[in-house]
Amino acid sequence: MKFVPADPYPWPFDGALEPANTALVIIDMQTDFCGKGGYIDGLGYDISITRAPIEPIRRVLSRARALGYHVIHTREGHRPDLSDLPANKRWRSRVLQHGGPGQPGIGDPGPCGRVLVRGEPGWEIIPELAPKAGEPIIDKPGKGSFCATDLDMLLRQTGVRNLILTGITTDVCVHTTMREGNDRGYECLILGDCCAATDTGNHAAALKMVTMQNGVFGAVSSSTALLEVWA
Ligand code: C5J
Repeated sequence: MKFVPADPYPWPFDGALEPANTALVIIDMQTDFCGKGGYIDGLGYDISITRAPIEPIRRVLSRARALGYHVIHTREGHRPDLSDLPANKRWRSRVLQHGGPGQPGIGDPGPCGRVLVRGEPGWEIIPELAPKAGEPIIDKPGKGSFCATDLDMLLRQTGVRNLILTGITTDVCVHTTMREGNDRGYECLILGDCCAATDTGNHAAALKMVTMQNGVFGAVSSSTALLEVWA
């Protein structure tokens, strides 16, 4: 049996931590969320915060690959014809959150191409965490990685039941994915230093939420704790 020290319980619950049944999931490490000129940068948030997890994720990714764990990447984005972009999502991205006129919303042209549109430079996963050939990439139109994707099918077909969650942003796409995964019976671990939010208070709150009710969505740990177990 193998456990990762985590809050509020050593993870996974039954100690069945194996490369065959566990996936490292790297969520939305795209230029639009952590690169200069991307969507989040355009919204006026400090991208040094959303870039902070790059190095810890890189270390975990490298070890996961060496040990033969499943590695799955996700990208948030929409079809070029925007047929999968809900009108309210587009409206909110253009109107409410932008400090002033001239900021591109989802689907509009910006410094990194059309914002959150598949195939555009801003939508690409950053080079530091580029997927390797054969590693599945889940393209999702929403925040959760299970909604309108084949992630659940892929995990079940490959025998994965433990998810190690990393990426951005903690309070939005990572949390939604953790909740969706937990409800489907996956045993979820979130690595705090391998995630970030656009607001540090929201990051801390999102991690705390996981630990309520004896681990209502799973458990919280860190890259160093995991890497010690994987040493
Ligand atoms: C957001 C994400 N925040 N990847 N997307 O819109 O968290």
